[in-house]
Amino acid sequence: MRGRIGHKKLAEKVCSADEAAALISPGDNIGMSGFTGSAYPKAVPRALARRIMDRAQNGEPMQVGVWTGASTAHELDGALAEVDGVELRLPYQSDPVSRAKINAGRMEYLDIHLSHVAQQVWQGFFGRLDVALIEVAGITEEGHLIPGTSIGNNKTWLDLADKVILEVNSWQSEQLRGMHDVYYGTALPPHRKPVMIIDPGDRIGVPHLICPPEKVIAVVETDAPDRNSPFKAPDEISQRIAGHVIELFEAEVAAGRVPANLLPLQSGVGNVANAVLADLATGPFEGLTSYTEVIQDGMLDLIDSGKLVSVSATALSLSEQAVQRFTDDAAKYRDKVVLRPQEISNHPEVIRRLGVIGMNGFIEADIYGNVNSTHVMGSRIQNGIGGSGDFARNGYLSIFVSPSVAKDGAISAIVPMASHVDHTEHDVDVVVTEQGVADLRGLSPKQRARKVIEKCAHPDYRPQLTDYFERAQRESHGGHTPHLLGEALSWHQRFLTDGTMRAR
Ligand code: 0RQ
Repeated sequence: MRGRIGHKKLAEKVCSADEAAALISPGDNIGMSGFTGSAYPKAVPRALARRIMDRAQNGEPMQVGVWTGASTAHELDGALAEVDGVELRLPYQSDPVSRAKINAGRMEYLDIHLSHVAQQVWQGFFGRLDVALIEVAGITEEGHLIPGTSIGNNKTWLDLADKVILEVNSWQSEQLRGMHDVYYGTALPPHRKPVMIIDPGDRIGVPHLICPPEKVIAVVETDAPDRNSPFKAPDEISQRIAGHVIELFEAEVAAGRVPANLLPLQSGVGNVANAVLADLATGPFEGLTSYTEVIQDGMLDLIDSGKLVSVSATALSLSEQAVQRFTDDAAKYRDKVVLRPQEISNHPEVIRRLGVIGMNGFIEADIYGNVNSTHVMGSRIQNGIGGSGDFARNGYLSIFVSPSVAKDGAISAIVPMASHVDHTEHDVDVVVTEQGVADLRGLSPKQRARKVIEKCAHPDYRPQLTDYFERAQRESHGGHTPHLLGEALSWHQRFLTDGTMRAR
């Protein structure tokens, strides 16, 4: 027994991060823990980066494949990207150094729906998984692994990897124990069975991860915090967007399409999402539930307000203050929060059946309702699709939110044609900006275009969009979804050459 390591044989495997990193071979694919800055390994990736740098100086370059749950933090993504140590990265990331390397063409990046990662790895599309590198909060006497603030793809990595390296982080609260629900019933077709989650709070698995101790080649002890990004109070634009979303919910209830306590909510990360959650905390809805990926500060506020009765996710992504609140009142939150593997938190079948209301940010939307969540000017990756597609495609109501302009008004978020499409017009129900709500359900393409321009475009760009749409209706070779092909992406080109999308 050693600190958080209750299993005798595993306690004997404790070593330094450098010793553990030395067990990784050039070209290995490594499945790492970590989801939106939570429970990612904090010591071994940095030791590996140092090793990669030393080898490069000796003329022995080394790269590895890095597979995670979602985004991590500088200690992992940044450190490895800085030394050009990543050959291929998957799935979601948001690290500035990785983003720069990907956009410079120096790192391959595979952006996959978060619910698809596990099955595609099982199906072997990315080759063999050599090492699992997983942060845990502790190891029990029986050798069960107690997850930390996220689960992500850890179950899959532990099941598939030949070798396992564990980081046992004593910063992770022991109070997390019992909050997780790891489902061991997944399989590939034709052996797949229904995932029996009827209510977001249902538990269908075990509260720990299972790993045969003989697979563990090293255990590293750490004591370091998660990324814990500070919480920004919602700005005016976010508050206006949130206000529109709440009005939309009220209209859905009034129309009898959703019950008074709404349907389970999914919310993306960031300022707007937090603003919506803050409004819900003071709003008229009671008995709310959430089936989502990430629990942000706003969700804790909702629990505290008594309005949120249960929430299912795969990660807690909290500010420093919220972590403290969470730890101080863990028993209360444990009662309401379930953390699951991401193939379950984002499971299409469950999302469809529960009728989840999905709310996600977008980079640009076109007048017909196609949404780009990932690419700036068609080619530069921003973050990745994350779980937005899992929820948009499968939920009951798919809402996309964004300010109507970016870069001080030089870019319109509403464009004639999206320069990249992650969510097609068929999966986008409602577009919301601070200008208003475009409810696109039941509308034909031309009806949608009129609504998006009128309700969502910034007034500075509305005449330009109206002009495009009117000319397209007159001159396009087809009348169903009118476009002027030579002009459809000219707004993006104008930004790249003139620094603005505004017409000359
Ligand atoms: O750039 O950082 O240089 O200032 O994009 O934009 O307005 O701060 O908004 O942080 O909510 O991110 C879509 C990227 C929005 C996010 C996206 C620039 C803008 C800024 C960020 P700077 P904001 P947000 C749950 C669900 C996909 C994954 C997802 C995202 C930066 O919501 O990654 O939904 N979504 N996951 O200036 C050029 C435009 C722009 C633009 C914004 N039209 N053109 N730049 N920006 N619009 C989480 C997970 O799945 C894990």
